[in-house]
Amino acid sequence: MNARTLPDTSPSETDHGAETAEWRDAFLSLVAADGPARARQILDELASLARAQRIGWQPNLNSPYVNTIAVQDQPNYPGDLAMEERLGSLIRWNALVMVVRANQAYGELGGHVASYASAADLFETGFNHFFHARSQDHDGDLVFFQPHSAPGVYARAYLEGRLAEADLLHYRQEVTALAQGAHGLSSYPHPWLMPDFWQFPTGSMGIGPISSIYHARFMRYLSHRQLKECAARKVWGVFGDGEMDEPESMSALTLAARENLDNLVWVVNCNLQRLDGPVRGNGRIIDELERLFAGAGWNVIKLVWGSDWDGLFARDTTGALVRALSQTVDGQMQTFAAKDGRYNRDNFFGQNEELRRLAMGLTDEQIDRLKRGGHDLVKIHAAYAAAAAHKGQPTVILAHTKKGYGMGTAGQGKMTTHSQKKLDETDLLEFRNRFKLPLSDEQATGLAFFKPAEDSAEMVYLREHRARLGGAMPRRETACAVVAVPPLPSYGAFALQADEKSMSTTMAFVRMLGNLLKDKELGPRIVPIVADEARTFGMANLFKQVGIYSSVGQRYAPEDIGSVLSYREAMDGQILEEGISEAGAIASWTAAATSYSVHGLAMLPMYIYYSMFGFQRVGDAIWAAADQRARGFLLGATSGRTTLAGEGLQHQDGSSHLVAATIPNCKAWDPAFAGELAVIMDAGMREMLVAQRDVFYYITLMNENYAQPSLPEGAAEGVLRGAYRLSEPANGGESRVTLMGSGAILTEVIKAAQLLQDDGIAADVISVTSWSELARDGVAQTTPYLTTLLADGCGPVIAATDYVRAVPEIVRAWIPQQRGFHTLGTDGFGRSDTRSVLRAFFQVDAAHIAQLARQALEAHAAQP
Ligand SMILES: Cc1ncc(C[n+]2csc(CCOP(=O)(O)OP(=O)(O)O)c2C)c(N)n1
Repeated sequence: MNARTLPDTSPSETDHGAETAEWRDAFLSLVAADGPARARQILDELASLARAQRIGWQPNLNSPYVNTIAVQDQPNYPGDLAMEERLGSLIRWNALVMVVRANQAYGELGGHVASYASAADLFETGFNHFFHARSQDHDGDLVFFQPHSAPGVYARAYLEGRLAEADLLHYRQEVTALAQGAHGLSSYPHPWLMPDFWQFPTGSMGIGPISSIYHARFMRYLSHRQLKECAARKVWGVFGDGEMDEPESMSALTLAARENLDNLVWVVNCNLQRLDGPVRGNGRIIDELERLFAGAGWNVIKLVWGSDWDGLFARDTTGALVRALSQTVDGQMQTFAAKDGRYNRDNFFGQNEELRRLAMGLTDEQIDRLKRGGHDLVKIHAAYAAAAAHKGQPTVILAHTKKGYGMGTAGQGKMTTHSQKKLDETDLLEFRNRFKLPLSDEQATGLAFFKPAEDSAEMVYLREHRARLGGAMPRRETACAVVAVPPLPSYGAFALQADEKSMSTTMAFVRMLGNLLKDKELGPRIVPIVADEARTFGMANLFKQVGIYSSVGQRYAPEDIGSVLSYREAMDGQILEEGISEAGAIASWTAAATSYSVHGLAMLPMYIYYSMFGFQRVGDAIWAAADQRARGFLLGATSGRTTLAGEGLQHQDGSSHLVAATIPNCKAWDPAFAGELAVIMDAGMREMLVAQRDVFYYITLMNENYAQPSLPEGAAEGVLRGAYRLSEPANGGESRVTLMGSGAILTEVIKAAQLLQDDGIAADVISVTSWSELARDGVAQTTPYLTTLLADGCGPVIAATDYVRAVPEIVRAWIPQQRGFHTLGTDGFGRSDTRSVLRAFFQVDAAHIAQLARQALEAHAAQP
C-alpha cells in the first residue's frame, strides 16, 4: 500500500497540521530507512503506550480500499499469461454453452453462468498453479468450489478429456443421461451423484465454509496423533460474499485462528452481488469482511484492483482515487460494473477534477476493461502465493470481481444476472469478441463447444500444468485399507449377557467405547466427539484414558489434577471436545467420517450428543455428510420425549427418527437393550470398516437405568433387520394381541403385556430396533420381513415409541391388514416432569398401551 494514498487526516489548525506533517514524515522516513518490520515494531510500541495512557484508542481494522500486496512485492508470474487467458476464455465459453444449451433443451432445468463468470480466474489460477491433486509425492489439497460455479469445473474437465461433449450435454439431466450412455452432470458438487469427481458437497450455502475449517483442523489432528502427516497439504475454499451471511460460514472463524490453521486459505469471491441484488448495497462487503476476519485473527489479503489500476494509483499523488473508491458503496459499484466505459468516465472519474485528469489518458474502452483484482491472473497469483506461504494464521483473500464478468449488456453487474441462462445472438458474438474466442459467427451463435486439437499448444500447456500438480482435480478417491474389527464378545460380552443388571444404554455404549479404544488396531482410529456433554453422558473417564485433543498440549495444571478422572488435554489426545457448537461438532464428525476418502485412511467417528440437537439442529449438515458418503456413528443420547426427565421442551426429542429415516444412507436404530446396541454397533463397524459401505449409523441412547436382559438366543439377526420377537404369551388364550415397542418405551410395552395377561389377554412382544429399516425392507422385498414376523401372531397390533406417532406409522403398509394397526407416540411439545408422569401425559405408558390394546380387541371382535 502506497503511503500517499492514506486518507488525509490533518486537522485544520495550521500548527497542528505542521505537527501532523512532522509525525508523518518521521514515519515515512522510518519505513524508507528501516523497512516495514521496524515500522511495525514502533507502531506496536506506540499502541502499547496509548493503551497504557488509556486514551481510548482502538486501531481501525480496515485498511484503504486497495490491494494488500504492493506492486513491488508481487512475485514474477510463473506461467504464460496469454496462454492462460486463452484457456480461461475457452473454459468460460464451454461453461456458458453448457448452461445455455441445457436451458434451450429444457427451459425448466436452470443453471448459472454469472457466478462462474466472476469466479473463473480465481479457479483457473488455482488449477494452473496451486491446487495439488493426490499423487505419489503429495497426498493432495482439499478444494471447496463455489457450488453454483460447477459449470466451469465441468468445462475444464471437458478440455482435460475427463468429460465428453455428450456429458456436457447432460448437465442437470442425470436420469436422462443414464439412458443415453452419458454421465449426467450434477447441478452442484455431489459426491453421491458424481462419486469419482466431487469431494465436497457445497451446494447448501454455509456448509462448505465451516466444513473446510474442520477438515483443515482434522488434518492437524491426524498429524498430531501421528496417524498421517498432512503438513504439506492445504485446504482451499472459494466461497461467495453472499454466502458469508450464513451463520455457519462465520461461526468457526475464531477456531481456525485459535488453531493457527495456516493450512487453510479461503478465497471470498466478492462480486458484490448475491441472488436478489447487492450483498451490501449501502456499504462495502469487502470492508465488512476485512474487519470480521481481521478481528477473528485471520490474515487478510485484499485483492481489489487489477494491474491496469497500478498506473492510476501511481499517478494519484493526492490520494483522490483511493478516497473516491473508499466512498463508493457496493450498490453503486455494481452499477458501474453494469455500465460502459463512457458512463464510468462521466460518473466515476467525473466526480472531480483530480479524477478526471487521471482518466484523461484512457479511452472509454480502456476504462471499461479496467480489471478488478479477482480478474487479474498476476494479482490473483500474488495473493495465492502470499496466502500459501503465510505462517501461523489462516488466510482469507477478499477478491473483488464482477458478477457476470464479460457477459456484457446481457448480464454483467445486472440485478438479475444470477439466474441468467439465455443469451441472444448479439450477446454471444459480443462474448466471443470480448474473450477473443476462435469461433466463427455460426459456431458462436450455434453454441458450439470448442476444444483445441489435442496436440495444440493450449492443450499441452493445460495438461502439463495439471501434471505438475499431480493430475486432474477435483477427484474423489475411495481406496483405503480395511480396519479389523475385534470380535463382539471381546468388548461387548457384558452387554450381550447383561443378566438383568441395571444400566442405561448410554452407560453400555460408553463402556463398549472404552473397551474398543483399547483395541490395538481399531482403537486409534476411533474419534470420540462431544459438544460439551461428555460428563452428561458419563464419559469423563475417557479424558484420562485417551485425552482431549489440543494442538498445544496442556499449558495449565488442571484443577482436578490428582483425580483418576482428571481433565487431560494433549497434543495426541483422541477426543474432539468441540464445546457448545453442534455445527462444529458435526463438521468435525464429517471430516473424520470421510477420512477414508479424503485421506485414504479410515477413521471411525462417534459423535455423542443430546438427540434433540442433531437432526433438528444441524440436519442440513448431516444431509451434506450423507452426500459426502460419511461412515461413522451418530449417537443421539438422552433421546426420546419422556426419558429425559425434567429437561423440558427444547431438550426432548420426539422427531429425530423421523428425519433420520429420510436420509438414504443413514441407518437409524432405537434399541432398548444393551445387547441390541452391542449387536448394532458390531454390525455398523463391520459394514463401514470391513465391507466399506458408505453408510452411517444413527443410534439413540437413553439415560434411564433398568434391568437389562441378556440378548435372547438367535435374536441378533432380527435386531439387525429391525425387529424380533422378544416374548410369546405363555398361554395362547382366545384374545391375543401383538405389542411392538422400541427404545425407551419398550419397557412400558413389556409391562403392558403383563397387565393384559393379568386380564387374560395374550400378548406377543416385539422389540423394534429400527422402524426405518423395517420400512425400507418392506419397500424392497416382495415378502417383507415384518409381515413374516407378524404371521406367527394374531389379533390387533399396537405400536408405541418415545417419538411422534409418524415414526411407527412408517411400517403400517407391512402389517397384515386384517389385524389392524394402532400407534401411540409423543406428539406435541415436550415438557418437564418425572418420567412416569410424562409417559402418562403422552399416553405411552403401560396403562395406555394396555388400554389401547383392549379397545382394539373390542373393535376387532365387533367386526363382522
Ligand atoms: C442455504 C442456501 N440458501 C439459499 C441458496 C440459494 N442460492 C444459491 S446461490 C445464492 C446466491 C449466492 O450468492 P453469493 O454467495 O454472493 O455467490 P455468487 O453467486 O454471487 O458468486 C443463493 C441465495 C442456497 N444454495 N443455499
